[in-house]
Order: sequence, then structure tokens, then C-alpha cells
Amino acid sequence: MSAAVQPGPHGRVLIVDDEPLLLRAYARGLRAAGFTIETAGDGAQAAALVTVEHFDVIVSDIAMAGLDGVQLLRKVREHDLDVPVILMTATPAVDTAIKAVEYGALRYLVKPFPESALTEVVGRAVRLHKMAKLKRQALELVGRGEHQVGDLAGLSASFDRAIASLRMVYQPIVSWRARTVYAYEALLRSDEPTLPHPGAIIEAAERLGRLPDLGRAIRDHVAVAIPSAPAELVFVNLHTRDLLDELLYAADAPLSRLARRVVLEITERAAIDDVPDVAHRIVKLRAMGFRVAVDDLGAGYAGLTSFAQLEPDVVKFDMSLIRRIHENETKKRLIGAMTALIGELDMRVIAEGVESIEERDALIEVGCDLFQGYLFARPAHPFPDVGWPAPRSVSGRR
Ligand code: G
Ligand code: MN
Repeated sequence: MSAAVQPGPHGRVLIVDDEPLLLRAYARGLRAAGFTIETAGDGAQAAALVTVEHFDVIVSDIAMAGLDGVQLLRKVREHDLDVPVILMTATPAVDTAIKAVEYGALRYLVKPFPESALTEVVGRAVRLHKMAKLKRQALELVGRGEHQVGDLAGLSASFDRAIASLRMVYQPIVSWRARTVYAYEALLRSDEPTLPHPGAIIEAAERLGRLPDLGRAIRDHVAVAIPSAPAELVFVNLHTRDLLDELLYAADAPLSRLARRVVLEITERAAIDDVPDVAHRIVKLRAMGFRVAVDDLGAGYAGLTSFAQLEPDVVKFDMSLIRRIHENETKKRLIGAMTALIGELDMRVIAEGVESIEERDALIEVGCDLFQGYLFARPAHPFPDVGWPAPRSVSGRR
């Protein structure tokens, strides 16, 4: 986005129409009202213009040969999340209108309209654009640091960039007794500033209906990394919706070929009740060689739905149960009792989010052996080494 050309007093407007006569008429009217006007005779020309010039408002016809108005809108959002886009059409179809609004068109003008209508709508749009820019600055000032992505076209562009810059980092899961790395958990990261944490990317995928794209990208990245992993097992988080992706079950998918080295984590935070035939799907994954873990145990629903349906090989305690466990007898008793039961069920248990020596030692005391958390290593790329902080007695604490 460049601001090479100074905006006129009333703002810079790009008008796009493939009918030269109309284009000229719109331009004349808006110039007379004080706007600085740039014109494009088709969508492709407009798309090229928006990559090099900055506009305060874009007004475009919808039905155009080649790139149409709705496609142009999507292109625009790849460069500019805020600029208001006004679409015009002579033949309004309900579905196009809905699409236009979903993708962040500000207004929808039905041709023909009086010149004054266009002037007024464009004038409002210029002000809204200013407002949007100020709001963004305010958000940054308050330090949320997270650009809000308002509409689906903007979100879609953000999501594409997130996928393009997607990386996986890995955090060790250690066996304290053996002083070995038992496994690594793969965690999602990207360089897209408008989706600054994994939760934002996942939420975007949910809103856009693009969870399969995200899940596949994650699994393909992990598959590339596994051969160089310095531990036998790699844990991979699944979204419950991933269980519905047929590619997860494809024998020739990159991760499927490595299934024996993979533990699929399914969180207890989300219900799996809405996934049809969960039990059957899990059986299929197991037959392929995957192992299954229940993630975030204790943070989700009170019931045992996921636990019972998944019959996991591994259970991961949510870090809220681990936090300051050394100071909390109830937590200790609970974790101890669950650890014993899980062992009797022939499952392994992992305590996640271990941050201090005191937490670790309290966990050892109640029977845990597998730990993951900042105390041992932060998630990093590719496979970080582990620090082995000494027990309390050795470090001189009592
Ligand atoms: O939902 P799930 O359990 O997969 O998420 C693990 C998340 O917890 C990751 O984002 C990871 O970066 C984070 N994490 C890992 N270890 C620690 C820790 O010791 N403390 C805290 N607060 N977070 C951690
Ligand atoms: Mn996890």
C-alpha cells in the first residue's frame, strides 16, 4: 500500500466500470463534488491499480467480463483491510448481494441512480474509511496488537497469508525418571500479524469454513519434520472437525505414512458429540497406526464423553490443574487419584504446562512422570533440547 499520490480534499476514489460512458459520467459527477478520481475500465486493471496506489474509496460495477466486482473486492482485501468498496449493478441478484456484503462491500447501489446518491454514498464512505484507520490506530495504542479483521474478504486474505507463512514449533515431553525426551508436541505458529496467535488462526478457519485447509497444512508440515525428530513420537493437535476430513484417513496422505510415530491430540475443550460416528472414526485412525490422546483434561466438559468415546492411549492434564499444584492439596489429591486410575487403564499421563521446579516435584510425588512445560523447554523450531532442572534437594531448597 503506497500513499504516493496526495489525496484530494475529499479523498481519492477509484471507479471501475466496463461501460466507458457510465465511467465518464460517474467520474465527472464525483470530480465536480471535489473528489480526486482514478478510473479503470475493467476488474483486472483496477486490481493492478490497488496494488500500487492508495484509495479512500473504491466504486465498482459487479458484472464485468474477466474479474468481476466481487472478485475485485477479494483482491482489494489482500492489500487493504479497511478501504470501503461500493458495488453497483443493474441486475441485483440476491445471492450476489449477500456475497458482496459478506466480503465487506460497504454499499450496494442499484443502477440507475441519481448522481447525488453516488456523491453522498462516496462522501460517507470516505469518512468511514478515516474512522476505520483511526480505530485501528486506537487498537494498536491500547496494545491489543491484534488487527481486527472485520469482514470475510479481509479475513480470507489474512488466513491465506497465515497459511503461507505457517510454521510448526515443537515442545518436548520428557520422562523425568528416564531423563529422556519421550515425544514432541507440534504447535502452530505463523508470521501473519493480523492473526497473531494460533487461536486466532483457528478461529479464522472456523469462520471461513476452511478448517480442512488448516488441518492439512499442519499435518503436511509435521510429516516433513518427523523424519528428523530426535524422539520416536510426535503429538499433533486435531480440531474435532478434522475428524470429518476424509484426507485424514487417506492411506497415502503424508502423515498417514508416518502414523506409527504420531499421537493425535483431541481436546476436551470442544464437544465431540457433534462428530458423527466418533468411535468408528477413531477405530479407523488406530487401524492406520495412529495413537490418540485426550488433551486439556479437566478444562472441558464435566462429563467423560470424549474420554469414554476415545479410549485414549495418552491423557494430558490441563495446565490449570498443574498451576501451583504444590500449594494446593486438593489439586494434588485429584491429580494423584486420576494418575493412578489412568495407569490402571493402561494409559499414559502427561502433565502439561509445568513451569516451576516446585510444580514438577509435587507432580513426581503424586506419581506423574511425563512432563511438558516451560520448565523443560519452550516450543521452538526445529526440536529444542531439554534443560533438566535439578530436584529441590540438590538445588538447595527445602
Ligand atoms: O491446547 P494445548 O494444550 O495443545 O496448548 C498448548 C499450549 O500451551 C501451547 O500454546 C504452548 O505454547 C503452551 N505452553 C506450553 N508449555 C507451557 C507452560 O509451561 N506454561 C504456559 N503458560 N503455557 C505453556
Ligand atoms: Mn495439545
